[in-house]
Amino acid sequence: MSAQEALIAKIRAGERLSQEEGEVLYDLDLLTLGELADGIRRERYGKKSYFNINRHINPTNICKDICKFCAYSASRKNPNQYTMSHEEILSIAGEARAKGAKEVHIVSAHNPEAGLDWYLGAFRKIKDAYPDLHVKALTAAEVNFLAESNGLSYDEMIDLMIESGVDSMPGGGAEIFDEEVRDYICKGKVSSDQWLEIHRKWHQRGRESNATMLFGHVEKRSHRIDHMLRLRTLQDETGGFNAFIPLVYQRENNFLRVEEFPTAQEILKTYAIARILLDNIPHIKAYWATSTIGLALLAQEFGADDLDGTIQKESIQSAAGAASAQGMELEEFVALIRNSGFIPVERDSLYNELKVYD
Ligand code: V47
Repeated sequence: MSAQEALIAKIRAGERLSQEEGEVLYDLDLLTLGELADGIRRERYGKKSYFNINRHINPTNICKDICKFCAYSASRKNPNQYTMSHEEILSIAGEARAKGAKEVHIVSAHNPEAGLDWYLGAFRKIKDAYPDLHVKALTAAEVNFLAESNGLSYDEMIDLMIESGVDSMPGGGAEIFDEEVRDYICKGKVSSDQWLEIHRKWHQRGRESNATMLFGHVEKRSHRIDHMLRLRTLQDETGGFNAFIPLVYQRENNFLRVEEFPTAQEILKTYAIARILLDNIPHIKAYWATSTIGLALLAQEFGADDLDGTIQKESIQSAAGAASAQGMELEEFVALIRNSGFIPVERDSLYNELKVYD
């Protein structure tokens, strides 16, 4: 039996893979990898593909940090600064709810002028006005920024988040955990250990969150595997992650110089490898805003079981070139999933099934 055959047998037997084995997975041909990942996905979810009706709100783009990959933050490349008022945020949430949204996904920049009450007060106002709207808000990078700038511990910040009505945390700010790459692409932001510690503490309160990975820039395959395995280790401890979301790097209007961009094949392999390695994170999300909708639909056959949602509006990835600025109409989204041979299932933010479009 060759080394590759032994690895395939190990995957079919449901055994856990190491860092070295994870790296070797990239050497398997795409269709073999796809078949292995699809086998795991089908066993868990059959042909169901999950999505939610959500609205992304990005309330300020003023940021004290300078992440090289970011085109959203107000800077030399994006001189149009803005900070929304609570009334504006509330009105967007109300409009989204009227259009069927069950979740508002609120991610901001790290604005040193805005103050803690501006960040947290918006969640409270949304929750008071629309108690049934799920508030998914504050990445671990924002939590770290707010804790540091207000002299609060992570526990104190989490108390305030819960009091303010935050229901779950999005997975942003994880980027790539490898410290050297992280230093190069987003020096000064939340460290990898801090990111993991914030999610650990959030999970210990019985709360759920997601985890992202920004890939396809200057990182190596080994860094992606290391990133996934650090998440797998924390998930063994807490079980609080719902979804893993590989974000494909968008290249426009930013300061990161990249020599070689990933091919569609490399992106699909990464989804498949995530499904195989992350045996304890239930959902692998192909976030169509960064992968393109075409590749996200294909990713359903390479391990992904979730396509995020209708989004309605999005400012972070679209600033860097993604075609997600206006989101997608529900009917179109459902038709695309159905026509690709899968069963669209509308879920809530914690993956309870709300409607099966069979
Ligand atoms: O962490 C910034 C990323 C993230 C670029 O939890 C970029 O369901 C690609 O948190 N190319 C924030 N990505 C977005 C986020 C998120 C998105 C979708 C779903 C969920 C979830 C969370 O946006 C940041 C950063 O990695 N980002 N710039 C770029 N040029």
